[in-house]
Amino acid sequence: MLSEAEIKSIRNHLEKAQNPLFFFDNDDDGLCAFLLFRRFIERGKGIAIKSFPDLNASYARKIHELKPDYIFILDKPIVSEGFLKEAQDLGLSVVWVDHHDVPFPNLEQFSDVHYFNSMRSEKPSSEPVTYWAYKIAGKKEDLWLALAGCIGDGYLPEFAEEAEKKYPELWRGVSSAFEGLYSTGIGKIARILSFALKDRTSNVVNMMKTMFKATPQDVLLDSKKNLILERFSQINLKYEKLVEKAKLSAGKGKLAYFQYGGDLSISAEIANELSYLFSDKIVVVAYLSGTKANLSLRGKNIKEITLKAIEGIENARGGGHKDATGAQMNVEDLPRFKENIERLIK
Ligand SMILES: [Mn+2]
Repeated sequence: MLSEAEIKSIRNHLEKAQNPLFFFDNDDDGLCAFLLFRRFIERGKGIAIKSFPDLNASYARKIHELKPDYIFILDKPIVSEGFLKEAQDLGLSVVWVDHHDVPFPNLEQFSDVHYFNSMRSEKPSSEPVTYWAYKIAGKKEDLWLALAGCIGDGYLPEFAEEAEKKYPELWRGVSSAFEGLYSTGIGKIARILSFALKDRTSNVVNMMKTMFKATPQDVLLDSKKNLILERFSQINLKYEKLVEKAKLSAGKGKLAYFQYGGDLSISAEIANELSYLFSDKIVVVAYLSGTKANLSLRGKNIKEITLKAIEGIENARGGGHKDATGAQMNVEDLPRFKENIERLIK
């Protein structure tokens, strides 16, 4: 876990930054961490990172374009050296907050990059970055947003209990993050935000602007003016069809494997719901796009299984958390990968 000193240090950086640029992982945890910081200092811009697994050098373009005085990187395990060099050449401080179980990055040549990782602190723990952002910003009125980001990342924080009293119509006592995600109002907010990130860039920018000030009621209000919810309903129709198909293909064995194509890259969300429905199974969801496959995997010790299963497969990459990972490979290697998984979990 991050120490009090680390929390204070990040808060100091935020307070010093006059025009910060936040790069965040393209999911609930990344987005909500950014929003909590943005709502705390009321300045700065945010950009969702879509490159995997690293924040690659192409994003340095954004630094030139937006001319920030500070850079924050949230929920990203790897940042390319090229990106950090650009920031350093422009004299910018970089604050990098992560919670992935990765080796300490080599930052020797970068004197102004400040790295914080709850998995690499004195008492290692893997709370989402949103969790820490809530502790750092300390705004009690943003509890709902912090909770949405945490359960979207599969983590049920201790402050969920407070939400029961504060938002009785949006939250209740649940026994897991996923139960909260699929059966409460705050869970719906988490699902709405994660779908909103799938939208085209101009809509994502508008969504973020709305979220700088929004209340939970604003997000959930059923009205034609609520573009975030409108868009959610459209994507959700396609999503629910995919989940129905995925459920049918889950079968009796230990592995629930589902692959699909099309225009909706939503494998992480499908994998989450399958792992909620089939909690004793290993879940693999592959999204096929051209010759590439993007995979989301869930299950006990899935990190170990993922890393073993990609061994020897050329150009395959994978990583993430103990029980939730992502991977990328060529479509033609999927059958072999699936075989490897089956062998490993037998
Ligand atoms: Mn993330």
